[in-house]
Amino acid sequence: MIPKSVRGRGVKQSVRNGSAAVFACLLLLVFAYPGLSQSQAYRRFPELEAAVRDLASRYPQLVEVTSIGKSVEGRELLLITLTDRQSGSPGSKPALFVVGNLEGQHVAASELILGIAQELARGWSRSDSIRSLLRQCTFYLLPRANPDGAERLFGKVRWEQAGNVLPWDDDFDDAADEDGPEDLNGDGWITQMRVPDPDGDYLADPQEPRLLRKVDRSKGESGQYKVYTEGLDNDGDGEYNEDGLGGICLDRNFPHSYPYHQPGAGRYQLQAPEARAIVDFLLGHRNVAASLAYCLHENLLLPSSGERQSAGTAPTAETGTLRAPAAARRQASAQPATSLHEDDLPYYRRASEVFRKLVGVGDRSLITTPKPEGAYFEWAYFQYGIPSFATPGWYPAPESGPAPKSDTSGAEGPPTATSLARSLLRSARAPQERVGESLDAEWLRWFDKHAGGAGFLPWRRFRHPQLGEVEIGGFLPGARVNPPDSLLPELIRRHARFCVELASWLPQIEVDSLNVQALGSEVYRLTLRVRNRGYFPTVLAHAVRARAVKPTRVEIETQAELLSGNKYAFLEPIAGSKSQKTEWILRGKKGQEVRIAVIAEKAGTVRRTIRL
Ligand SMILES: [Ca+2]
Ligand SMILES: [Ca+2]
Ligand SMILES: [Ca+2]
Ligand SMILES: [Ca+2]
Repeated sequence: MIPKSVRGRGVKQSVRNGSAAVFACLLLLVFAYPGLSQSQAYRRFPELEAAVRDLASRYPQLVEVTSIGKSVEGRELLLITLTDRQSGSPGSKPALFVVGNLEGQHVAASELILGIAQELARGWSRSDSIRSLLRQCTFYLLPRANPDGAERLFGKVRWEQAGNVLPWDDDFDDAADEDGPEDLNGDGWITQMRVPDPDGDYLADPQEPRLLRKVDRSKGESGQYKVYTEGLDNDGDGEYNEDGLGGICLDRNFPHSYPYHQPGAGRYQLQAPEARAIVDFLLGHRNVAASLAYCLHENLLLPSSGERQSAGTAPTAETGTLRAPAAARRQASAQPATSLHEDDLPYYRRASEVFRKLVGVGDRSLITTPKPEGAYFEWAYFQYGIPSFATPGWYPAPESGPAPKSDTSGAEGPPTATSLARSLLRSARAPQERVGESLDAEWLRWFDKHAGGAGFLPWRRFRHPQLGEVEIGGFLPGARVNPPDSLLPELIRRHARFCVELASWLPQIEVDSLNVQALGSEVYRLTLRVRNRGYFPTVLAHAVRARAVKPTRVEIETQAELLSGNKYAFLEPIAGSKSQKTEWILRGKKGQEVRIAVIAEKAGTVRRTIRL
C-alpha cells in the first residue's frame, strides 16, 4: 500500500508528509551519509549558516560573512571572506575564489569549503606560513551555491536535486513540475522501481543480481525489467516522474560553451539567480586571481608529464578542458575556445602534480564527470581569464578493472532519482555502464568494501497502484558523490593544504627597485623594476587573448617635467618570479617628490615615493 499521505500527490506534499527512513537508518548506522540523522558532518542550510557565522564571530579580525545573492527559494548565498584585515582590505589583495555545491546533491563540497575556512582561521594563530599568506591574499569562499537543491538531500523524503528549483516544464506539456517522484515505500528515499516486463530494456546482472544492466538484444538477450524513478504517474500522461521539481543546473548555465536547449541548461545564460550572483560577484571583484570549484567537473587529474596529447586521443576528455593546442588550431573559428592556451599549460600541469600529491589522488576515480558545457570553471578561465580548477573533492578508486572510460557505446544505466538528474546523466554524464565492465558494479564493490554495503538499498517488493507488483531499491541518493562522513576530516585537511598552496601561487607584484640617477643639468633618470613574486603570471596568456584582464598600469605623479616615458605606462604580463623594468627621464629640482603607483588587477597595488 502507498502511504495515504503521499498517494496521488506531488513531491512537495510528500516532502512534508513522507514517512521516516527507519529501515535505511538502521542499515546505515555506521556509515553516515548526508540526509541520515546520525550524520553529524553533513549540514542542512540552517546548520551550515550557523557554522559560517560562528566562524566569523570567533575570528572577527579575519572572517566576514556576507551574502552575494539569494536562491530561488530565498536562501542566502553565503560568502566567507577570509584575510588579515590589518594588512589591507580584502579587495586590495590578490584573491582565491573557492566555490562549491553547484550541483545540489554534492553537499560534500560545502563541508570541504567550510572545513578549509576553519583550517585557515585556526592556522592563523598556529602557522607562520598561513599568517603571512593571509596578510598577502584574500580567500573568498562560497560553500553552498545551490542551497535549495542541497536541502532536497535532507528532508523527510530525500532525493538528488542537481539543479535549482526554478519551475521548469521538462516534458513540454505546458505544466511545470507536475510529476515528481514519491517515496512510495516510505523509507525516506527516492530510489528506483523495477517492474517485471519482458519488453523492458534491463535485466538483473547475472554476476551481481542487485544491479541492472541494459539488455543486449543483438546477443539474443531478452528484457526482464522496466526501470523508473520511484513514484506515480501523477498527471496520467503515461510517463513516470518525468517532470519533477525545477530547474536549472547551475553548472550548465554559465556563459561559455553554453549548451542551448539542453536539459538543465535553462532558457538563457545565467538565468539561474545563483549562477548570476556568482558572475556578478566576480565581475565586481577584479582582484580574484584564481578559482577552485568543488563540483562534478574535474580538471586536476591532468597528465603531469610534458607530453602533448595528439588530437583525437584526448585521454582527459572525461575530465575537462585540456586538449592539444593543435586541436585548438583546427577548431572552427566559430566554436568557443575549449583548449587551454599553450603558454598556460605549465600552470595547470604543476597544479595537477601538487594536487595529486597533497590530496593523495591516483589516476582513477569512480566519479564520472559530464562534458563541461556552460560550466562555471570553464567560464572562469575562458571568459574571466584566471587559472581555474575543478574537482569533485573525493576520488573513490575502483577496486578492480580498467579505468572508467568516457567514450563508450555501452548501455546507459537505469534512471536516477529526479527527471532533471536523469536527463543530465543521460545527456552529459558518462554512462553508468560500459562494455565489459560495469561502473555500477564497481560502486557496489566500493560500498561493500568501504561502507559495509551502505550506499545501496536492497530491492523490496511493493504493490504499485498503477504498475502492479514492483520492487523498490537502488543506490542511495547522494552516496555516489559524497563520501561517508567519516572520510571528511582527512579530506578537509588535504584540500586545505592544496588551497594554501594554490593561494601562495597568486601573482603578487612588488617594487624590486626604484632608483634615481642624476644625469646633470637637473635631468634625472628614474628606473623602476617591478617583480611578480607569485607563481602565476600577472595576466594569463589566454586572458591577454580574451582581453579579460587589464594590463598592469604604472602611474607617475610629479611636478617635474617628463622628458621621456609616459605618465601612464602599461607593463607586459610578468611571469612568476620575473621582473620588468620601466624608465623615465625627468627634468626637475633636486629633492622634488615623485610618486609611483603600480596597479595590477590580479596582483595587487604598490605605491612608492622617491625624491630626485
Ligand atoms: Ca511538464
Ligand atoms: Ca523510497
Ligand atoms: Ca507530464
Ligand atoms: Ca507523468
